[in-house]
Amino acid sequence: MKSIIVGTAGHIDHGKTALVKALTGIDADRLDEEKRRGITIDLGFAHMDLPAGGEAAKNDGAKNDPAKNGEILRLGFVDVPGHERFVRNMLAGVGGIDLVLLVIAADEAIMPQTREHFDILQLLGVQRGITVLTKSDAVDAETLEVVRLEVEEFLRGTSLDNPKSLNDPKSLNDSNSIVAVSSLTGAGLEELKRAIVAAAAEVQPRDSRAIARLPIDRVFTMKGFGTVVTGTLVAGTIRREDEMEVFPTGRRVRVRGVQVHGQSAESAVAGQRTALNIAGASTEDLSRGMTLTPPATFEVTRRADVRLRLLSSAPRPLKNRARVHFHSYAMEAVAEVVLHEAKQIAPGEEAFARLKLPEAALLLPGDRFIIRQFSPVVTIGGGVVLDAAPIQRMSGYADFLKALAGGDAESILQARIARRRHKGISISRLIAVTGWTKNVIETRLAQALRAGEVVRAGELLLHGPALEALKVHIVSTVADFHKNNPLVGGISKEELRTQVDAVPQVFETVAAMLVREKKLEVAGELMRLPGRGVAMKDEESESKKKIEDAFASAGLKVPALQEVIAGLKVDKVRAQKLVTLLLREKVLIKVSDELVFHRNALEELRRQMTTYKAKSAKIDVAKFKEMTGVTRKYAIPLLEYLDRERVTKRVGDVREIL
Ligand SMILES: Nc1nc2c(ncn2[C@@H]2O[C@H](COP(=O)(O)OP(=O)(O)OP(=O)(O)O)[C@@H](O)[C@H]2O)c(=O)[nH]1
Ligand SMILES: [Mg+2]
Repeated sequence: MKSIIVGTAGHIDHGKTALVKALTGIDADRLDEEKRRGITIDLGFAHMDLPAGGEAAKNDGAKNDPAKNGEILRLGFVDVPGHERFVRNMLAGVGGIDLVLLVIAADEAIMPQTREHFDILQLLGVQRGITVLTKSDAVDAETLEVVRLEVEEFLRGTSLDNPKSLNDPKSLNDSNSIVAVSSLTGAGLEELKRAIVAAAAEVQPRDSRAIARLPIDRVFTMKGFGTVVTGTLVAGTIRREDEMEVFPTGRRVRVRGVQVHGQSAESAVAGQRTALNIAGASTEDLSRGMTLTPPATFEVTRRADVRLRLLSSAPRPLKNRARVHFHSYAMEAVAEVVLHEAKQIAPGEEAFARLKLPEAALLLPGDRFIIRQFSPVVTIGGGVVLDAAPIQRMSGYADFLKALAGGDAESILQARIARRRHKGISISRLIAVTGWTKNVIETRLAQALRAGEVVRAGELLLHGPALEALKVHIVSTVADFHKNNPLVGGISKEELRTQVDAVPQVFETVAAMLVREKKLEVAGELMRLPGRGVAMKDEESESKKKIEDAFASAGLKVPALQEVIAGLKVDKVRAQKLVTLLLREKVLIKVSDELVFHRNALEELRRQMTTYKAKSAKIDVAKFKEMTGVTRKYAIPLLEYLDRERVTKRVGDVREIL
C-alpha cells in the first residue's frame, strides 16, 4: 500500500473544496464559519483509497472495490483556503504534500492566488501535480480551450508542464497534466482519478523507516479521548504507545492511540494524514507549528544556514538583515535574513543566507521553507535548509554549504565530519544534525571507513586528514617539549592532550596509533619520543634525589637553598636546573623568593589548619608559630601563602580559617 498526500491549491472560490468532495465524498470545510460564508478559512482534510496503477487504473474499474484489484493507493487530502488573507493557513498544510491539484476555475482562469500558490509549490519543490480546470460546466467548449491554452502557457517550463512520464499517455488527452472537470456534473472526474493514480505512481514514497516527524497542524480535545493532534506524517512511523518529544518545548508525551483516515490503527506511516491521541499534554501545551519526534534525538535551533531564492515577482530586492515571515511545515516565525556574501538578493536570484529565529525551533537539512515580506505580507521567496546547527564563524563557509547543497549523503557526511577537524563528531550528533538514522549513516560511511577517509575514535568519527594532522602536531609537540626540557623524561599525557587541544577519546586513539607506529613511547604517565628517556646522568639524578630528601625531611623548617646546593656533587648551574625541575614537577613549592618547601610539608600544614579550625575559626601569628614550631621569619611567608591559597583570610592582625 502506498500512502501519499494530495493537496489542493488555487484562487478563492475556484472549486477546491467542491472538487475534494466530488472525489472523496467528504466535505473538508469543517468550521461553522466556513459553511456560513461558503469559503475555506483553515485547512480541511479528506481521504480516499484508489486501486494503484497498472491494469486497475486503465480499465474502467476505478469505481470498483479497490481491494479486488490488489495494490491500494491511499490518498490523504489537504484542502487549503484560497483567500489571500489565509495564505498562512495554506502554508501550514502544504508542507507535507506529495502531489498537488492546482485548481483553476474555467470561468475565471488564472488569478492572483493561482500565481501565489503556484509559486509556493515551486519553492517547496512539489514536483508532481495535476492542473484541474474546474467548473467546466460553466463555460462553453471554446472558452475552455482558450483557458487551457492560457494555462499551458502559464505552466511552461515548470514542474507541472505536461509531464511526459505519465504511465499511460493513451488514457489521457494530449496535454495530460491538465484535466477539465465539473464537480457539479461529475464530468472528467474519472479521468482525473486516473491522472492521480498515474501521477502517484511517480511520487517517491516517503521513508517509513526514517526518524518519525509529525508537524502538528491541529490540536483539539475529543470527548472520551482527551488531547488529539493531527498532522501529515512527513517521515517515519509512529506506533501506539510510542514515547515522543514535543518540539520546541521538549515535553515528553505518550501516544495513546493512532488514527489514520478516521480509523484506529496500530501505527501511522510517512505520507499519511495522522491523528494521535496524546497522553501527557493538554491542548494548552500543544499548538500548530510544534513537531513530534522520537525523544532525545534532535535539538532545537535558532539559526539555520539555507539556500534562499527570491521570486522574480518579488517587489524589491531582499536586503541583508531584512526581517521576513518564515514558514516551514506547520511552523511560522519572524526571521532575520543575514546574507554572507552579498548586500542583497535581487528578484529571481539565489544566495546562501543565515536565518536567525527569535525562538527555538526544530529544523533539519532538506526542510523547505517559504518567506513572506514583513509588510505588506506577500510571498517573496523560499528555499531549503542546509545546516540547522551552524558554527558561528567558520572559514570555508561557502564551500561547506556548497558541499551540503550539492552533495550526496556520503559527501554531506564527510563534509560534516571534516568540519569538526580533530574534534570529531559522534554518530548521535550526526543523527541530530542530518535527521538520518544510525543505519543510513553507518551504511553511507562504510566505504569511507574502509578507505580510512573517516576514522573511528571511540564514539567519535574523525576525518582522515584531520587525524593525520593531529598525529603530526602531537609528535612535534613532544619533540618541542624534549628540546625545552632536556632533563625531563617526557611530557605528561594530560599536558600533551591539552596542548594539542584533543578530547580524551580522540587523544587516546591517536596516541595509541602513534605508539603502534613507534613514533611515540609511553613511560607511566609520560609520553616521549622513542629512545628519548631521561637524559639525566647518574650524579644528576642522585643530586636531584638529595635535594628532594633534604626538603622532605625538613618539614616546615626548611634549609636555605644555597646550603643544600653547596653540598651537592654537581656544579651550581646544574643544581639550579634540578631545583627548577623539582619546582616544575611541583615536588617543591616556592612560598616566597627565598623559601622553598616540599609539597608534603605544605599538605601537612593544611591538615594542621583544618584540625585547628575545629578548635577556633581564627588564628594569629603567635598561635601559628606555636602550632607549627617555626620562627616568625617563616611564619609570615607561610601565612601569606595560605592567604593566597585561600586557606586563610587576613582580617586585621588575625587570620580567619576558611
Ligand atoms: N457550476 C459549478 N460550480 C462549482 C463547481 N465547483 C465548485 N463550484 C461552486 O463554486 C463555489 C466555490 O466552490 P468551493 O469549492 O468552495 O471553492 P474553493 O476553491 O474551495 O474556495 P476557497 O476554499 O474559499 O478558496 C461554490 O459555490 C461551488 O458550488 C463546478 O464544477 N461547477
Ligand atoms: Mg475551499
